[in-house]
Parts: sequence; structure tokens; C-alpha cells
Amino acid sequence: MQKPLNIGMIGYGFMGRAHSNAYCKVGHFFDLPYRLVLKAVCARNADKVRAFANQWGYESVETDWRKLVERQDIDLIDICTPNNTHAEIAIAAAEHGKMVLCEKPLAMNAAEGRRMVEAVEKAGVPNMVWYNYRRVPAVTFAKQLVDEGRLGRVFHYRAKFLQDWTINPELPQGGTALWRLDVAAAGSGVTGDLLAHCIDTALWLNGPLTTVSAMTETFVKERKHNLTGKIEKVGIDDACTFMGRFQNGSLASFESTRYARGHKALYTFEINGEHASIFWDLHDLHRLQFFDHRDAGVVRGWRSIHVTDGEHPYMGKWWVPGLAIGYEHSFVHQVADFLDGVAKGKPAQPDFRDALRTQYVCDAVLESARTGQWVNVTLI
Ligand code: SOE
Repeated sequence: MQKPLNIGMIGYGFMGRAHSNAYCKVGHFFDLPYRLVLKAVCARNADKVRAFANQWGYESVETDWRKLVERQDIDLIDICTPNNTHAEIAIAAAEHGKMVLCEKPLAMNAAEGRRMVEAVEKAGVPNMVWYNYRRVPAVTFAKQLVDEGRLGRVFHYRAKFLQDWTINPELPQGGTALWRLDVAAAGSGVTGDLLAHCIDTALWLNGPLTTVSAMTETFVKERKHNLTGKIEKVGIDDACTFMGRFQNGSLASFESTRYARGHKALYTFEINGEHASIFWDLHDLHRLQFFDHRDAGVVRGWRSIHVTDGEHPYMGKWWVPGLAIGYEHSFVHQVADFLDGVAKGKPAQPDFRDALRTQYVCDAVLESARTGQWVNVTLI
């Protein structure tokens, strides 16, 4: 008999929809230890939050997140709000004994992140951060290949996350849809928003990054602010490039920008090892490119593995071999793993502590860009 688990979600933007979709679907495809109940959704605009609740099937609404975290009938708080609200909500939720799921990046900076980790660990509540790309089957499969030792010693880890949606200087900053451009709400630009994904995947696949040297640029220096109506300085990084070293001796090369005309969400990573290389591309997310030097010379070459077989990670839960799934399913997988971890008392990753490691890299990257110096990453 499945126990009910009551969800209270805060925020209803892009991520609110991605998470709600995952909650609705996961029980149809995975055998879960819990029956998820969409108990309440919370946002400041009462009309809009009611409309969202109707559309997705939430039983009730709140307009003050404090009320939501105090409610006895809520087991889990899911934070889908701008970055500058994560810490306060997560800490309050933990203090009220709730499980906490939080959108990425964990916090505005590592100092905030540390307080969040302390709060969830002190309260002993299950917690996780939505670095969803780990759970694209091809990426999870890459992790399997790495863990099996197929690459041998790793020499290079290269990642990029390229977009082009902020090139127009008339685009304002701030407010509901554009808080990512407002440093007060986002904390940073592409470093926390995009590179954080690349860093999370990299730490998972290749271990700790120990030192970094970075460069950032803000191409459009002033934009109208949606909240004040005034032209204001832009405080975020529009682009960030950094190099670094991993603890395993491999070299890191990372790039992220919102000014790569023609690229909408081109997240790619490549790992070059002594025996083999791996390449993945979000625009072709169900494939993993794999080159194994130990193949016989005459047939040696890059294999394009269609990660849709029943034996591939998560794929046995979906359709028949050859039929692909997509972006939204990475969130479904994350919910399934989280619930499984809760039931078994074996937390699924990335939890808050894991996400704090990514936050430390982001902080080191931004400090290096500011000072022009190499910066050592705090390791925990
Ligand atoms: C930004 O455009 C964004 O939506 C990020 O916030 C997400 O985390 C990323 O997955 C896609 O791009």
C-alpha cells in the first residue's frame, strides 16, 4: 500500500510546470513507494496561482510561502522561485521538518548555500537540487561507462552551454520572466544559470575541480529594469569562460554564454581518456557518442549510441527500444530516484551538500573573473 506524500510547490514558472509534469507522470511509469498528492501551490498572484492550480490539479493555493511551510498537511516543499528566495524558504521548510527540493543553483552564493546545508542536515530532512541533466539516460549511461573504467586515465573535460536569447539590448531586466537578468534576484548570470549545470555534471562524472581561472563579460551594460521602470546597470555575467584542473589531473575547459547567435540550449560535454572518449549534446539528447581506441583498427571510429534500449538507464520504464524520450523525462527520473532514496533511507544525489560543491566552483569562477587570478576551489 503506497503512503500518500503531500507536495507543496512554490512558484509556477517554467520550472513549476516541469516539476508538476514530473509529479503527474512519475507514478504511471515507476513503481513508487509513495502516492504523490499535489496538495498546494503557492505564488503571490492569487488569480494566476488559482489558474495554475486548476490546470495542473493542485488541491489548494497559498499566496504566502510562510503559510505553506507551516501547513501540517504538507510533507515536501518544492522551491521553484528565483534564486534570491531559495535560502530563506529552504531553511524555514527544513525547520518545519519538511523534505525540501530546490531548483538550481542551490543559492546566490556558497555562504548562503552553507546555511541551507546546515539547516537540512540539522533537521535530518531529505533534500535534493534539480540538476536534471544527470538523469537524461544518455548522461546517466556516460556515468556508467566512466565508472566501469572504460576511459582509463582522463586527460580532458570540456563543456559548453550556449544560448542566444539576451542579445537584444532592448530586452529589459527583472520581474517575473526576466529575473535571470537581474543580479539581485539571480546572484549571477550564465555562471549560476548555465555553467552550474555543466559543473554539476562534471563533478559527478570526473570528480572535484580544484582550481580555476575565469573570464566573464557583460556585453549589454544597461537595461531597463521591469520593477523600477528605470535604465539600470546590468550586474550579471552574459558570458563566462574558464579553465581549470580536476583533482584526477585532467584539464577543464568550460564556456557559457547567452550571446551565441543560433544556439538555443547547446549544452555539450566531451571527456577524453587514455582508452576512450565520450561526447554528449543536449540537442541530440538520446544519443551518446563513444570512441574506443581498443576496438580493432579497421572498424575503429565514433559510435553513435541510441540510448533507447531496455538495458539503458531508465529506458526499461518507457517505450520499446528505438523510441526516444526527452527533456521532461529527466525530471520524472529525478522524482523517482528521490522517492526511492527516501523510502530506502539512501539519499539520491545531488543533495544540498553536493550542490554546495557546485556553488563553491561558481564562487571561485566569479572571484577569478573579478581578480584576474587563479582561485582554489573550496573542497568539502
Ligand atoms: C535558462 O534559459 C535556462 O532555462 C536555465 O535556467 C535552465 O536551468 C536550463 O536547463 C535551460 O536554460
